[in-house]
Amino acid sequence: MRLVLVLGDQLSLSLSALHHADKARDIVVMAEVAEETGYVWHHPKKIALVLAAMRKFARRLEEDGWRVAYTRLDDPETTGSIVGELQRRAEDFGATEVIATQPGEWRLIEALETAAIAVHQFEDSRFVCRSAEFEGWAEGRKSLRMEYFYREVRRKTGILMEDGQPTGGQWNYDHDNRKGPPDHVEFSGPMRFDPDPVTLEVLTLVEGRFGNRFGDLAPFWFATDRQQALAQLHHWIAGGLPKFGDYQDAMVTGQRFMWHSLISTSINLGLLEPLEVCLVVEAAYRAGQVPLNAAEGFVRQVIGWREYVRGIYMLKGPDYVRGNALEHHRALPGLYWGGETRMACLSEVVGQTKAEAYAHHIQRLMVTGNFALLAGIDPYQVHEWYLAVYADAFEWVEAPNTIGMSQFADGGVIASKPYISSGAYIDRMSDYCGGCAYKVKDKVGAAACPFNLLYWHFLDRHRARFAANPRMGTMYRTWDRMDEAHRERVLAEAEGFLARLDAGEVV
Ligand code: FAD
Ligand code: DLZ
Ligand code: SF4
Repeated sequence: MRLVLVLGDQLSLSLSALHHADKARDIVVMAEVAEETGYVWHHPKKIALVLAAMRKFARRLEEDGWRVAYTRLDDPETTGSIVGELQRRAEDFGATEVIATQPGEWRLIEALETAAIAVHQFEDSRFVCRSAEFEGWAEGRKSLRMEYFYREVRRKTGILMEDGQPTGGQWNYDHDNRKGPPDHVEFSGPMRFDPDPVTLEVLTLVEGRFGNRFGDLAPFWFATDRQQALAQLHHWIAGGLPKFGDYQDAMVTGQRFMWHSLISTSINLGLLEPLEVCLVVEAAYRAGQVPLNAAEGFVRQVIGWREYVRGIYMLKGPDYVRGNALEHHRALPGLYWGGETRMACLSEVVGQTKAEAYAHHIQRLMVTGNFALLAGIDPYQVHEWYLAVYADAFEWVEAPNTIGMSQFADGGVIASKPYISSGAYIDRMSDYCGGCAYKVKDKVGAAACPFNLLYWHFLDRHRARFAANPRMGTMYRTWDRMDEAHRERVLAEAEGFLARLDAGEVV
C-alpha cells in the first residue's frame, strides 16, 4: 500500500499521481497545514479558496471510490507540514512509499526529495509543454523570447492553425488589443457563487485564524469546484471573451474585472485544464461567436505565457527568485499593504487587491509592478507581496512574472527591456489620473506625477546597463535632449520623493 499525495493546487482527476495509483490499495493524503498557509502572508480569500476547493475535491475523490486521509487545519494531531503529515500517515497505515505529482514550487520539491520516507515525484502532466521539452527548446538559444516558444506550442497543439499556418495568417493580433478605457463596460463580470456548506465552514475557520491579515474575506464568491469553474468559463465566453482582446490592457476606476476571465484561480488549482479551456475558446471562434483577436489573445496567454513562465521557473531552478540584477534594495512601502497614498492609480489597484485578491495583468504589471521597479524596491519583497495577495498566486507562475517580467531582476531572461512607463501610459490606458492629487501632465513641481519623475530617475541611474539596448535608445536620446537644468531638477525631485517614501510620509 502506498500513499498518494494531492496538494492544494493539484485538484485534478487527471493528476499523474492518481493515474499511477491503485484505487483499491493506495490511500490519498491531503493536508491543510500551517506551513502552507504561512509561508507568505496569504490573503484570507486565497486561503479560503484553496481550503474550500481541497475539501470539495476530497469528497469528489471519495465519491469516485478513493480512500482519503484528510488533515484539517485545526486537527489536534497535525504535524503542521506536508512532509510531516506524510510521515504521520505512513506510520498510521504502515506505508513505506509515497507517489506524488511534482509540486509547483522548489521549496516543496526539495522537501519531498529529502523526506525520510521515499517519495516518487511524477511529472505534472497538466501542462501542455513538459519540462524536458522546454529545456530542449531553450538549449542553445541566445534569448528565450515567449513569442517563438508560443509558435511551437501552436504548431504542437494545432490550436488556431490551418494547414500548418496560423489562422488568419498572423501568429499574433496584439496590435489590435490595446484600446484605452471604454465609456461603458457592458459585461456583468465573473459569475459569483454563494458559499455552500463546505465553503461556509472554511470561511469561519479562515476568519478566526487569518481574519487580521491584509485582505477582505467577504464577500466570498470564487468558483471552488470543477462544475462551478466550467460554469464560470462558459459565462465568460458568452459575455466577456468577445471584447477581451480589444480592452485587455484597459483600466477603469471601480471596474475590477473588465472583460477578463478570472480563470487563473481555477486553472492554477487544477479545476480546469489549460488545453480544454483553449479548445472551448477556439470552438467559440470557429462558431463565429468571438473575433479572432479575442480568441488568439486569450490562447496566447494560456498556452503561450502560462506555459512559458512555467518552463522558465523549472529551467532556472530554486535560486531564480533571489535574482536582483538591478541591485534594488528599497523596502516595500506600506502603501502596498493598504497604507494611505495620494497616487490614485496605486490606491485603486491596491484597494481592489485587498477587496478581491485579484487585479488584472496590466494593473499588476504597469501600476504596482511599474512603481516598484521605478522606485527601486527589493524584488524579493515585491515577489513575496504578489505571492501573498493574489488568489491565483503559486510560485511557479508568480515568480517569473514578478522577478522576470515585472522587476527585470533576472537580468533580462524574460523581458528584452524593463516594463517601465511614465504617467502618460497609465493616463492613456485608464481613467485613474482624472481623480488623482498629482497631475499627470506635470513633469516637475509639487504636483508632478511621481511616475514622471521616477521614470527618468530609473533611466538615469541604470544608464550603464540600458543605454546600449536598441529598444531603449529613443528614451535616452529624449532624456539627453532635455536641458541640463531641467534634468537636474527632475532627478532632485525624484530623490525628494523617494526620501519621503522611505520616511513613511504619505506620498
Ligand atoms: P485573463 O486576462 O482573462 O487571461 C487569461 C489567462 O491567461 C489567465 O487566467 C492566465 O491563466 C493566463 N495568463 C495571462 N497572462 C499570464 C502570464 N503573464 N503568466 C501566466 N499566465 C498568464 N498569473 C497567475 O496565474 N498567478 C500569479 O501569481 C501571477 N502573478 C503575476 C505577477 C505579476 C507581477 C504580473 C505582471 C502578472 C502575474 N500573473 C499571474 C499573470 C496575470 O496577471 C494573471 O494570470 C491574470 O491577471 C489572471 O487573471 P484572469 O484569469 O482574469 O486573466
Ligand atoms: C496555497 C496553499 C495554501 C494556502 N494552503 C495549502 C494547504 O494547506 N495544503 C496544501 O496542500 N496546499 C496548500 N496551498 C498550496 C501549496 O502551497 C502549493 O501546492 C505549493 O505552493 C506548490 O505550488
Ligand atoms: Fe498615477 Fe500619476 Fe496618474 Fe496619479 S497622475 S493616477 S500617480 S499615473
